[in-house]
Amino acid sequence: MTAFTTNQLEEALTSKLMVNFGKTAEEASDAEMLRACALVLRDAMALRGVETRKETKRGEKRMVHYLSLEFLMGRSLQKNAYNLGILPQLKEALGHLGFQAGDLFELEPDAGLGNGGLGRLAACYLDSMSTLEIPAAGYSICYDLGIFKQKIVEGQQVELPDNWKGIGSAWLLPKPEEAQQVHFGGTLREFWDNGHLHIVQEGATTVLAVPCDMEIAGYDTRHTNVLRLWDAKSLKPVDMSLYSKGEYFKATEDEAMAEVIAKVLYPDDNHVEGKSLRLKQQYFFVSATIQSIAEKHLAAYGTLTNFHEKNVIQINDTHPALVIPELMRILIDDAGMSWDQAWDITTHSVAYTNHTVLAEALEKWPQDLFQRILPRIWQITAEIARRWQEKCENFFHDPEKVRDTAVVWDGVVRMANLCIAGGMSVNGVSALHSRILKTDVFKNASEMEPEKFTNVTNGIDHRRWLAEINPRLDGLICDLTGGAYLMQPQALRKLDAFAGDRDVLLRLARIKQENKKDFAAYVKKQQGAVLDPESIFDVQVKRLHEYKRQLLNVLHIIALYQRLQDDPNAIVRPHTFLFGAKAAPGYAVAKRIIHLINSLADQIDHDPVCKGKLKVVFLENYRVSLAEHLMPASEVSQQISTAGKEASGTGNMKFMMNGALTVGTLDGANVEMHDVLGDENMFLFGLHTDEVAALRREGYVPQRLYNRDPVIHRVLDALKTGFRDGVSYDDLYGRLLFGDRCPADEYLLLADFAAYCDAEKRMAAAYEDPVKWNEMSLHNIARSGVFAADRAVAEYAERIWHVPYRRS
Ligand code: 26Q
Repeated sequence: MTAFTTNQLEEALTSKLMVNFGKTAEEASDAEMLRACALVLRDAMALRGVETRKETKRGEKRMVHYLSLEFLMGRSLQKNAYNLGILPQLKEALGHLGFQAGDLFELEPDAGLGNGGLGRLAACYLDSMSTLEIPAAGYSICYDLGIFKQKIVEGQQVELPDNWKGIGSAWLLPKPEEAQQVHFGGTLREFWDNGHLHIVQEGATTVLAVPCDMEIAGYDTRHTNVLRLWDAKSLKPVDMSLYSKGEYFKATEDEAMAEVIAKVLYPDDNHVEGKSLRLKQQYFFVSATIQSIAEKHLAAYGTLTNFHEKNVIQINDTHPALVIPELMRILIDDAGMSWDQAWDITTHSVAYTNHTVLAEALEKWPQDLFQRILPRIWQITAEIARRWQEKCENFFHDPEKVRDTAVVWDGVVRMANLCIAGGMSVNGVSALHSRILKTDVFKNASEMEPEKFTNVTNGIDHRRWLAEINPRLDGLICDLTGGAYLMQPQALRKLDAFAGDRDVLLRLARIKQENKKDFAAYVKKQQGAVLDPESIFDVQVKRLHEYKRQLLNVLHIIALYQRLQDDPNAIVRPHTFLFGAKAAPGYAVAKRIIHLINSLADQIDHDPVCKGKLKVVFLENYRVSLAEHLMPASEVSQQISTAGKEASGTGNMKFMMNGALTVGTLDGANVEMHDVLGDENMFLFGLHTDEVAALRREGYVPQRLYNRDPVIHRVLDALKTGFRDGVSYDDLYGRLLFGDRCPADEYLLLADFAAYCDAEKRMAAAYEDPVKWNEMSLHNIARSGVFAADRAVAEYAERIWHVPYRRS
């Protein structure tokens, strides 16, 4: 079953080094050895990938195609070795060859081909699809530059390019033979031939899409799927006649135009940038993907009429929504089908997952831009819109509802409505979120087609986010309950039985303590900050967004700080607040909040009263690999979004699984965490969704709270005054009290402030009773199994994809 023994690995690595670098193990650098490891594992996985595809073809199995503009993969070496069951052998072989496995793993750059939750979710699902032996493939863009590297300079975020491909590309296998052509712009010419209307796109710019495949090995199986990343190349070679005439720029113009498409990931999270290059990226990868799927389907079955029986296309939010008109185009223009037949196939192939209810994140494209870049796709989209609108008119007889559900309205293409019209399934990502979609965001559409709407609560790859990154905890779980949980995450429940076992609770406490020490050492090495492992590690890590309310966390810390000024004995237990967050480069308020966190951290560092009591650390460049060090060491998980705004959250699940206790609102998947944990195992606070709505209806006036509550008053005044670095945060002060082209305190920080302080107080009190605390922690781990990606993917397989999967 295992891919390699230690000896075989040593041999394979030695010969890879020789063939690739002409070096022996003694001569090779760490980077060269890392590359050799990647190549050896890639070869082994590629072989399994071939077998898997053969088997899928032989069995004529239905295949899942997971389309996403983002796959936040992180590092692969340790993960792949783990899934192949050769992690101990690899470590040993490297040791024999004179290398430290841990150092090599740390050297690997993160494949940061995503922004945050949505991208990481896609990566976790790839793991589960392989492990559950579902024939599947992921599709995205092979960005040159992933999510930017964040540096903090004088307290502020600076973005640096993320050149991940140097070493990271060792995992990629280019398949130039399987390249596809994608056409942009030009004009349409229609003509009749043989009783058929033909449409050709003349004068279009053609970009070549070259697939680079990354193998995704499952755990405890030979099943291996692939993540196909499309690279953009110019079709025309550089025009040498122009080149020799010295017209260098003209010669390379087409090449540059083509290659800019795969240059960089858009760094916006939960916010739409309506740029034409983004639309080109979307069509580029969607068109290449559908062409490649259709081509393979035709080769296997000789017809596209059964396309929907053998393929299902899951789209990760609306970003790949163009699959709908693109599949229609292929079925009509290339396969010669009627509209109705093509529509029937399309609407039985595509399923849509929504990840956000924020208005600014719902994708809309100006019709004229859409039409100019994608003339044929526009025609088809307009016809989809026309027919859908007719259906809505006949159903509602209500102009207001017709406007709300329209795909094209007022010169704007609305991608979510396109997905609802053209998809067979629409799902939210937590119970609460899916309910909000049905009763609010997509209320009308769901009245018309209620059977399409469903929920699949998110899940995380528990093998990566527990077993692999927290070996001490994995060891304890295996000691107590065996290793069954790796394939059956619900087996974690058995841990509940040990809640009364002092010995087990003590071991759990020691594990957390060791992990905290390791993390402190890591942070010291990475950015020089000194963490006290005896203090509470209270953590908020996620993208920076106002709705996630990092600022609420900061306001509470300022209040604590001010209390310490009045009474230096106000804090008994040292408390470390850790933040990690990237702000979208164009999101000025988010950047100000990062600056504020750093100003406050600096103030506290320089105040002797805080010594040994209070500390704030901003973790630079928060990313998957940093999260892997952090989660095992975390004790408090901050999940404090305004109720109704966070679709699910997945960081919350990672913390829970590693034994941190949650301070949180009843939002997203926190609601379902509360369902399994009860009030007694988490620290809930704040307004519920319905109370948020009611408060907004009756007219929320934050100034009243400012005038009435002396703590709030003093904290906000401190924002205006600023700290020892002399920076004033009167803009944030103004945003909370007066608003600025938006309602004052849009996310209700002040409304929840008192309740939040109280929750933090309850949490700190609970920390003083270590037995109680560790009992709670154990219950959190025990009940986190429901948040495994395996469970989520099994639900998709059963209820949406209708494909079988491995049960164990
Ligand atoms: C769209 C158009 C143009 C440019 C950027 C975008 C864009 C990119 C990324 C819009 C949204 C996103 C990302 C959204 C996201 O990450 N949502 C999160 O998804 C998680 C997985 O379901 C949830 O757990 C989070 O609650 C949700 O915020």
